[in-house]
Amino acid sequence: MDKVELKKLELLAAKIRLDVMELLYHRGYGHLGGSLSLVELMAVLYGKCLHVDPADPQMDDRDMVVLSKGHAGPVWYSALAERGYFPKEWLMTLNDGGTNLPSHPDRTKTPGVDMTTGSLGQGTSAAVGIALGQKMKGQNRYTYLIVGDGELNEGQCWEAFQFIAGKKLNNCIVFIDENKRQLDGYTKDILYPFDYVAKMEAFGFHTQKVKGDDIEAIAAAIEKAQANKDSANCIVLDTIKGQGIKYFEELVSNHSVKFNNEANIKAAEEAIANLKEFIAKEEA
Ligand SMILES: Cc1ncc(C[n+]2csc(CCOP(=O)(O)OP(=O)(O)O)c2C)c(N)n1
Repeated sequence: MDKVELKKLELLAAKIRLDVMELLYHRGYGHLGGSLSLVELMAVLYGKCLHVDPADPQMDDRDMVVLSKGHAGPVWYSALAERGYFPKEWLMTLNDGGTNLPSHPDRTKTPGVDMTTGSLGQGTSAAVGIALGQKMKGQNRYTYLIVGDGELNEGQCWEAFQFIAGKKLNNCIVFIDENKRQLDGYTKDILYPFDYVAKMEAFGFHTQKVKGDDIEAIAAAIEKAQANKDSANCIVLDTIKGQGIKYFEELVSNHSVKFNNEANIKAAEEAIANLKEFIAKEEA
């Protein structure tokens, strides 16, 4: 990736991270940790990879995204707003009555949201059907399926993976957000996960593991996955829950954060100010 493109995607990631922080701070609470761990992936998808048209969200011949860990809706909405699917003002309506941006994604409400998710595991099967449909229609398009590592406790994920791998559904690229934490603790303490790369390889996936905050590495892994036509493809993202904001990375309980105490409020305000400063400098 050339330097200009990298700068562009870094700037987009900063804007997405700022949007996430601003909308959750405005709401007063929300799924912060698992949203922030996906910022760089969203920047690469919406800034580089996706064949989509925000002016025509239902365009037939489009790539699709399934955010199976639907509680990370805030990062998807931020990416969609930055890509121009809807006005950024909508972000401040997250979870309001009558909003187009419910806390978990709803394909009937939000332009750009291709699958309703939130009940963990279920997005994986939906993605199978979508990717299969693209193939049956003869479309040369991708379905990008994003799952959480805690979500992988759901057996449904492994049924879907077996189908994707067994049918060599190479247009369904699976991302595992390995941020090592789930709702109430570390994945290793709740249900020991073993090695995702070894597991996915054993299922028949061509599997790569990259740092989940490394924009160049994510983009290169996607290109490699797209070039591999011989098997299904998985990219394990080695991420940090709360990624990119040290205070929230280190906060013990950062799954759903409330901005109702001095420390969290101060950290959010500082992060927002720092991101605004970075963006202003980059755009100067
Ligand atoms: C079927 C189902 N069971 C439980 C929940 C409640 N829940 C929401 S998020 C979450 C933890 C998910 O962990 P992970 O996939 O690792 O998400 P991340 O840490 O990346 O936010 C749980 C148990 C749910 N949404 N769906």
